[in-house]
Amino acid sequence: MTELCGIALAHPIINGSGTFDAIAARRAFGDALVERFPFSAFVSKTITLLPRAGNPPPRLWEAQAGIINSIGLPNRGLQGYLEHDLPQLAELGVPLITNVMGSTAGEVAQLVEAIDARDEVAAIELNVSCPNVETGLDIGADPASLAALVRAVRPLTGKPLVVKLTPNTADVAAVAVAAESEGADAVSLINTLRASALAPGGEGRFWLGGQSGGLSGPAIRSIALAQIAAVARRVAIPIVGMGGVSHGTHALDLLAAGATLVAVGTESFRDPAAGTRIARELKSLQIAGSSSTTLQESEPQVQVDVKSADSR
Ligand code: RRO
Repeated sequence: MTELCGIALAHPIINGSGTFDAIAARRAFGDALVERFPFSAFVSKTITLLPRAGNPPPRLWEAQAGIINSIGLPNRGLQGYLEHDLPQLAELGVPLITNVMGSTAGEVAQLVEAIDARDEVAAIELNVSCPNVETGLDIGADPASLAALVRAVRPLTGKPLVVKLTPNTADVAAVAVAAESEGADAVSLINTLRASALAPGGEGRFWLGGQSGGLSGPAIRSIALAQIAAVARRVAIPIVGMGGVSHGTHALDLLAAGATLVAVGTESFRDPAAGTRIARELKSLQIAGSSSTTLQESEPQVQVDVKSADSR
């Protein structure tokens, strides 16, 4: 068992917001999904006040070691989420974290108040880091703007408030400190790195309908590790670490860097059961690590680096 801000969790692996459609997965896999849900908590995709259609296609580009997405926040809006999605998500049997985003503090306040009123939701995550939508809200890049937002919405909920940080900033630790000082209960990072791709043909035309997008997957893993370690040195609140995790070794690395939980995103597109596998791999590594520590303590051994490139 582990926990985040007092929420008991069966293991440390959750999903990254917007990377696992639990409602569609339930349609595809039926009750087997609920019986073997891959994550110990479910984070919703980002919800906005009003419904959004999202960006024009194409919305994805396969990069060398990851994907660039420009989805553009398609969602049913707050009412649609509360009436249509939330009752279905509540059947998953794991704690729910609802991720919200607004283009003004007033909008975010309305979202937080409405979600706070729902007992099905265990915690609220503020998305201040989406690089895809031209809302003018680049709050997550600026400590002072983020502090003002958290100050405005913190009093509106008694639920744990998680701030999802953007990596697209000069000093992510300064932004994390701002969130913590205004009462955030946890931070999660990293969201995707701003990126673009050109259409084949050499005409200089952007491939993605939204022009720029966000890069995720193995390509960003070492950046995630560096940013999580930098934030862990500056804040005391728990960190949900993510970025290119596709194996238990990667999860172990993010925990070692200071994360309390690890989220899986891009890997779930390749393998919808990735969360279960990564949680299992992580557990075996932790058991092996604690037994090897005992061995070394009782009888000094020659150090062998068992992390081969193949296993990573
Ligand atoms: O919807 C998106 O395009 C999107 C969002 Br809200 C986000 O937070 N991160 C991302 O890579 N894409």
